[in-house]
Amino acid sequence: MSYTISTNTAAFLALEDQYGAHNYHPLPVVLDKGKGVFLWDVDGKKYYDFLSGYSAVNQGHCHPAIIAALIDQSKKLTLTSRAFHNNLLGEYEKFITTYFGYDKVLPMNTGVEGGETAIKLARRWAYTHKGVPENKAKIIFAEGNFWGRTLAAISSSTDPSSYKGFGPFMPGFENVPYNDLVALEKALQDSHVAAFMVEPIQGEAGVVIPDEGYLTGVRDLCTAHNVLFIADEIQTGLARTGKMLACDHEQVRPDILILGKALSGGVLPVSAVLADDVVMMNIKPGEHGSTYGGNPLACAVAIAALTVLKEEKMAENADAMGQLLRTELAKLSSPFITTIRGKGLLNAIVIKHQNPDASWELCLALKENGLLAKPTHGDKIRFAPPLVINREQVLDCVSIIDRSLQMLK
Ligand code: PXG
Repeated sequence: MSYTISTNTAAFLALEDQYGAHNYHPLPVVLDKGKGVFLWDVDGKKYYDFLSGYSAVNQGHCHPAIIAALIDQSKKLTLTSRAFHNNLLGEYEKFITTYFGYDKVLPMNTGVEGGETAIKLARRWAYTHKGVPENKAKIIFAEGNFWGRTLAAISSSTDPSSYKGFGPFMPGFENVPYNDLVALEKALQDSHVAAFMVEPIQGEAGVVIPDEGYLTGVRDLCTAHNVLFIADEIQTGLARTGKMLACDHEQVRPDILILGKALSGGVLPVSAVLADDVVMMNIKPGEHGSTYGGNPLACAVAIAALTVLKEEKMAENADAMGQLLRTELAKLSSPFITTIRGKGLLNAIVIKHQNPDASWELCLALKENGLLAKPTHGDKIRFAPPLVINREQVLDCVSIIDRSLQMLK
């Protein structure tokens, strides 16, 4: 498919190409403004955002209440480090632990740091509470997992594009197939297992939804074998799947809950690890932390981001608009869409076409028609707009998708 790039856009692309590492392959669109479900490029063209910063912008771009909290707090105090107290940390800690029902929170910044923190907590718990011999703790993951780009995160990865050429890897990590309780039960027999860390829906793997009952099974098996259940809700959490947490669909409570991305509504890197005292209180002063973790700007922004999720009933809207989106997409009956799957507004379609680049081509066509989405793993395209999208906008987007599919030859 041919598409146009303005000289203005081309100049931005050339700058990045020359001076930035080539560790991404973005769509050729340069954005300079966002509001709610919309983005605008440097030529003034308006798009629906169907990626939401990989689910960081659940509340919509530049949500006024979150931006107000950011501006207000940024004029008073932004960072103290944890060498001193700040007046917002305790308030935020009380707010988020009450919101999710845990004894304690450990604030971090990026999602991957949240994952690292959860694993450190689990290892420490295994040594102090489970009697695992020092340096023998194991963490079990699910094949297809994605929790970031650090050496620990890629050590659990089964995707060669994540780990290949970056070894040696972290010991003490093992994988079992996703959505396989029999394999998990077998792995948990090992008395050195500290935790099973899993995404309730696998995001990067292409929005892979486990069978109903999987999370309940995980909870039961972890309890039975005295293993911590770590839920990575960095992408699935915070109303994205139609409930505040994806674990809420089966009413299961993980022992360690990791949040990130939309915890700031796309404004700052803010992540959090929640757990009860039996897990959290094993880490003592000086044993873990981060310069920016728990900074007052992040605290103010996260309180606002969580508040608007509930006030504006974004989980309920994600549920209703997700159902509408999937129903309307199913009506398109394109020969190139083999699967439409999702929960709430975390959705993906799978494209089948003789052209291996068809998903990329479709995303270029969508861009031309005013909708931004990105392929993942070649044949999958995620449809995950901000949760403030309304009915009329969903229908408009489906007609854009329809028109774009017809451009696929
Ligand atoms: N857990 C899950 C389930 C994720 O999807 C992370 C952890 C890591 O979060 P941070 O904030 O450290 O990226 C993610 C991240 C990318 C990329 O460019 C990352 C994600 C999705 C798409 C692209 O590395 N998710």
